[in-house]
Amino acid sequence: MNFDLQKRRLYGILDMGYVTPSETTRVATEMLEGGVEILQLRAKGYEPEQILELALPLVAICRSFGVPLIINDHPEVVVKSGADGLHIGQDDIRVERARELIGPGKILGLSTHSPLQAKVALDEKPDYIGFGPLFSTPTKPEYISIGTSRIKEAHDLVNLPIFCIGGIKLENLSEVVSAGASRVAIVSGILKAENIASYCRSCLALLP
Ligand code: TZP
Ligand code: MG
Repeated sequence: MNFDLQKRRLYGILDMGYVTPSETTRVATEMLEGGVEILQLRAKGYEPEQILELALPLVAICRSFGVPLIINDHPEVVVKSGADGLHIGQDDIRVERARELIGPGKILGLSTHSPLQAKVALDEKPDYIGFGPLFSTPTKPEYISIGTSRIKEAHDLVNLPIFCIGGIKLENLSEVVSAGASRVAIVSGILKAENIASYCRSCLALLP
């Protein structure tokens, strides 16, 4: 399937630190019903076989919504599950190697943690980058937050879809947008919401 990332503004990350395996399909469905435009399965500490098991039903659900499913960290799970893409970080395999492993026609995303890393990432030609953490976040506690002041700089340097990430919630989303963001990725804000679908809808309403 061919997905136009340019049109996608809200990236929801289904992080298994917040959800039990038995909840994943329900939570994913609520995120998609709320309008999440990209979905990532992030399962730190899970074995690849377990991630594959979680991914398989999500592939079908995402397909029914026309939303790409991205797998964090595991190219082999992308291939075996038929997911739409892979997300890697600065300490993972490089973009070029990742593309070889997942094959053509897949989406490849790369995390960046500064405007300089974002600029360097351009040479590697990912399909999109993550930029953050903007704010301190329990989801990624070991990273120093960038703040919102460098969002514009990153956008000026990088002509790729940029998903700002890290501590973004409904309450600070307007501030993030005012600082120059047009796309965001959210984990705990969505997953801890009382009503996941309506939380996603409220986020979308604040995105340009
Ligand atoms: N990469 C940079 S910050 C982050 C990742 C995966 C975690 C974002 O999680 P949250 O809960 O939306 O702050
Ligand atoms: Mg990684």
